[in-house]
Amino acid sequence: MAVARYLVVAVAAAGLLATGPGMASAAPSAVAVSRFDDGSFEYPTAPANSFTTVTAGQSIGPWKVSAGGVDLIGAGFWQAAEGDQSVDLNATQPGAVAQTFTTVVGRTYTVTYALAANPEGGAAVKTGKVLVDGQNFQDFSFDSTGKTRAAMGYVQRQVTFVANAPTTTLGFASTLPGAYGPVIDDVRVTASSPCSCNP
Ligand SMILES: [Ca+2]
Repeated sequence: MAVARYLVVAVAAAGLLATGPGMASAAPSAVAVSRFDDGSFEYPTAPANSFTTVTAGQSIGPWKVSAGGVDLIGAGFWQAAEGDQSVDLNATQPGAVAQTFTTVVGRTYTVTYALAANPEGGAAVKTGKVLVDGQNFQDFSFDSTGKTRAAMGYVQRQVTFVANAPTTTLGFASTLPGAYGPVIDDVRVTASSPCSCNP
């Protein structure tokens, strides 16, 4: 028993050492890049029946606001697609959010997300794009005509990418000016299966 336990520890340690240099070179400033997390924007908690404006350089949990500003919508302000909270990609100007997570080179990942739009004003059709490592992978638009805060009319969208690095940055950006943007929630990332690569 003692020998077996020692072997398991040794293997685990070797695994950690093997992944160390790759992680460091891919994201030198990242402290703890790990699995994709909180695609539902449920933490931190925004004020109920209100929202918090988050500007470029600030974070929403594992997400970074990478441009302009966005509004983290609290419970009860309007309908969420999943859980209580969602994100309006326009604060008073177009904004963007992005999250970096570990990926396996060559593996295919499918991103699904819930899309709606701030129904309170601005152009009827709100537009934005999905970014993978800064590249535009998908343009999206949502017509908020007839939608309300109680009935946001979320639709599910999907985009697929093949990872080409040990980490990938997934982003969502508004592409229209003003204070009423596209709304996203319930972002999920799943890896293709089966796959012969390491998890
Ligand atoms: Ca949510």
